[in-house]
Amino acid sequence: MAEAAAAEHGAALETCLRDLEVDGFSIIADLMPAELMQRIREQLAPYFRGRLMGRNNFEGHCTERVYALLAKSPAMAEIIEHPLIISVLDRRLPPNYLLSAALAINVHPGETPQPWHIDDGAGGLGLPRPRKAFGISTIWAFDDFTASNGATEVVPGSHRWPDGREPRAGDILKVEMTAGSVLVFDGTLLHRGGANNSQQKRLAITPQYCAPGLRQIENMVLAVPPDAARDYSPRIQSLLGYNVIDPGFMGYVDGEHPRKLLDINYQGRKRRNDLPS
Ligand SMILES: O=C(O)CCC(=O)C(=O)O
Repeated sequence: MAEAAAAEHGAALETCLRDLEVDGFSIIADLMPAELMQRIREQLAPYFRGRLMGRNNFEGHCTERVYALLAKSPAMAEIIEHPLIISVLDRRLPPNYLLSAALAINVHPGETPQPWHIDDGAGGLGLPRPRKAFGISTIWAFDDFTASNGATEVVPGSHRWPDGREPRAGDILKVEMTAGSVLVFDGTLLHRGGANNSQQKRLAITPQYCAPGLRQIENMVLAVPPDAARDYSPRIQSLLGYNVIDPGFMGYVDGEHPRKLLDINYQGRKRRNDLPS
């Protein structure tokens, strides 16, 4: 049984990696169990009140966004560190990659399309596209994504486009997928939230990951401070930024490993009393 699951996982991984290479995105159908989807919905329900709509055209004036999800919904960890997603990240990003953003996007009826964008702004480093992606994004469908309810739109192949190239109508694909499915895409792929011309809301959750040398879009260690981060797995803690890039020790706090803020007994490899006297 376990072997069958591993083989299925391996096949899905290879398909996803090939899709990312060729098209810049991949759709993995029905990856999230209904029970997990329900738990996350319940934990986030108090934050969706239909009152705090987006503040600009990017957030969407008819869209509710909820940020800092790991401070609000412990079950979120199960999609953020889903084994298949982690296998993709391990193959596409350098070690010690980070969680750059994790937000819920509830697109209400009447929403218009979002501006086209890529997710790995590469920290304003001034690196022209086409270039390597410094991030991988995921969009998990919590409702069926349909052609009319605001399904994410992608531009297949645009992960290889230069800056400034605008998609034409024929370049655009609406990502129709069932609730529980996930869209995985390169940080350089053009995409946007679609218009919601239906009478129903469309809920998505988007964990986005970046190379460890980039600044995270969401300031994760302030969004999920030590008291909230302490109960998560070491991998989630590392994704949040309670981690250093070693060698180099990038990410230290007052000269110490940030994991000490979660566990006062944490010694790390470089204990001060290891120094020769
Ligand atoms: O809501 C969507 O489908 C996409 C949203 C998005 O790409 C974003 O806000 O960065």
